[in-house]
Amino acid sequence: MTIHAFKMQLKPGVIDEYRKRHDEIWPELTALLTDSGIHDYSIFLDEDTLSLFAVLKLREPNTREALPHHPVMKRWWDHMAPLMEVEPDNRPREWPLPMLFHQD
Ligand code: RM4
Repeated sequence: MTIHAFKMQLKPGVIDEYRKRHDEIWPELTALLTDSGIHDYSIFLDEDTLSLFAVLKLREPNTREALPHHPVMKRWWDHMAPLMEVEPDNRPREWPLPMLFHQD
């Protein structure tokens, strides 16, 4: 198992909508994430900067690298693109965060 943390960036004025869409996350997306080896996935918000701080656990081995090519993932990213800073293909911009401390 590895822990992976990264930042994403929310656009202004969309906190409620971002939360609502995750409250109603598609079952096919949660299944895909689980099948890809992802679990214990949380996203936190820094309300001052609208930075999203994501942290997830990855089973080893996993198929996370294949996720950007999956139709369900692409459809979700298209759906979320109006709310987030994204790359030209609509995947969210991600900034990896190195771990400096961990205690089980
Ligand atoms: C986020 C973003 C991430 C996705 C989560 C479930 O808003 O789209 O890429 O992993 O939702």
